[in-house]
Amino acid sequence: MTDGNLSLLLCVPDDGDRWRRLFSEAAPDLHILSWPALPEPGRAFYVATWAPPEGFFHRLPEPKAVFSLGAGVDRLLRRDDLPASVPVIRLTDAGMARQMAEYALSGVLRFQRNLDLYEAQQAAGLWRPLPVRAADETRVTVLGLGRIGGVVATTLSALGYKVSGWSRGGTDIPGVVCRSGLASLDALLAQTDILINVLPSTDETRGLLNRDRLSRLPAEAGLVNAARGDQLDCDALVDLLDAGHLRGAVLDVFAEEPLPDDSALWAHPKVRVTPHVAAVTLPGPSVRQVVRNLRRFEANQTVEGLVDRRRGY
Ligand code: OXD
Repeated sequence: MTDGNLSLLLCVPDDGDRWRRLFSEAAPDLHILSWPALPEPGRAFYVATWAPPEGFFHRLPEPKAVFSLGAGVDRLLRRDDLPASVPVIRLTDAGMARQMAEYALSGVLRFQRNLDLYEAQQAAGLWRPLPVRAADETRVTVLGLGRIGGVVATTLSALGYKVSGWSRGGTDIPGVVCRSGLASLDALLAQTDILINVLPSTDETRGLLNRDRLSRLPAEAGLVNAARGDQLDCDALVDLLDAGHLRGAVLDVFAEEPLPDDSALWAHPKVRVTPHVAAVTLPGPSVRQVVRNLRRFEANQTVEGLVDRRRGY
């Protein structure tokens, strides 16, 4: 508990009243404010936010820390109004890892169980059973093995898929062949039937899935992108789909969101589009994680999800 002099300023695009109620219930000792209200001058405060308006931080005194109500902090870190001295703390799971595993599984099943091909056959009125590929003959690679990617990889591995994982720093996950470093990526892509991207967007991962790397996937490979649109070259993807090299793509994220009306992806027969919903922020678990972290921060204890700005996540 704090001494009652601490404020938390909330700035969220939707459901402001609900967030405010949940924070007030979880931390009755905090003075919860909703933007555009401002903390009293001289009063210490934190910010909890998702997609704050442009110039938001310029209009505030410096907060003790900013809690991102999402796992990805790429947009927050790219802003020019957030002073570099302010600690940023992101959500590390808060119910998102499981959602991401479900989304990834839906993409894996689409390609492994030929649901994409049966959709096309149904449209053509065609009754034609196709050979089944077993889970243990299906090579799935998960890019990103943090709190979310780790759950995606272990969930798929527990279902019998042949799972490899790739991360920047390297990690060990039982049942998953783990690789790290750019030098290992090309070889891994060449042995991937279904590629799942859940990497954070950083200087190192932006543009990672370029034409060259996508071409290294074997013929008939499928792609699931649930991370960020700026990591994938969509023109190259469409070329490789049209050339029959890649089998299909399930895309949840795009360089420009909402996906523009004139994007070729909307109507592409080998692409499925969802509106950035693979893993949404769940208010209940997120509030609990923010409040736990805020208390730890106040007590000078380690907080989960403290962002290293140089790494970008
Ligand atoms: C997130 C997202 O970063 O929803 O949490 O994209």
